[in-house]
Amino acid sequence: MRLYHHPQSTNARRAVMTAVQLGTPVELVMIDFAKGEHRQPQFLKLNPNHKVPVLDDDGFVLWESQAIMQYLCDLTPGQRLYPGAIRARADVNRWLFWSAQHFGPAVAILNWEHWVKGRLGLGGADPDEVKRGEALVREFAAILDTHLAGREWICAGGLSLADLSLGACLTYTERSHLPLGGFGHLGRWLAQVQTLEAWKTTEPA
Ligand SMILES: N[C@@H](CCC(=O)N[C@@H](CS)C(=O)NCC(=O)O)C(=O)O
Repeated sequence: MRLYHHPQSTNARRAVMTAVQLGTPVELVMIDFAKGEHRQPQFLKLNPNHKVPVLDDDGFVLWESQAIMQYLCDLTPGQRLYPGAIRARADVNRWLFWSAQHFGPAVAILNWEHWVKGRLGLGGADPDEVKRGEALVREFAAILDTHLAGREWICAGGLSLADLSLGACLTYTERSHLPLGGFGHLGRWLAQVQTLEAWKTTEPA
């Protein structure tokens, strides 16, 4: 099974973290953005969206990080990251959609403004965008923080895909100046995510 990724991609990271946590052997194939490999015809055949991650399981090609996480779990008998019971699974799904739809995009504004843009030679941070990103991150972080009060992990039943997905969004807390001060429950939870082998072995250089 091949997993196309980039070591600095937080979207790819959540898929790689899932494989590590499950103990699923995957061959990691790096797509070099600097060389434009994501826009080459052979990669576009795998993912016309020119994005990582992409999973290729013996010719079955899957893109979208949350879908890859779910697929890897579904292939793994006895796994506990993605429960089978309907309500427990729905709860994990809720946070995965929230991660993809709300939390991730809010954090991505600050990743882009504070360092990705500069690295691509596209200039410095736009103060209005930074303000917008900070307001959104604060709004969503407050929701996660309140939810985590008195909870060890995001979903009942222990560590789940929800923790890996949302944890991966928070890869660049310092570099992206994420305004997370004052969210104590979130901070405690993130510190716990950071102790996972799956986190440590996927940390970008
Ligand atoms: N919704 C997608 C987002 C994937 C995504 O945006 N990947 C970025 C890296 S973090 C990418 O490959 N960007 C290259 C591009 O858009 O050209 C997912 O969750 O897999």
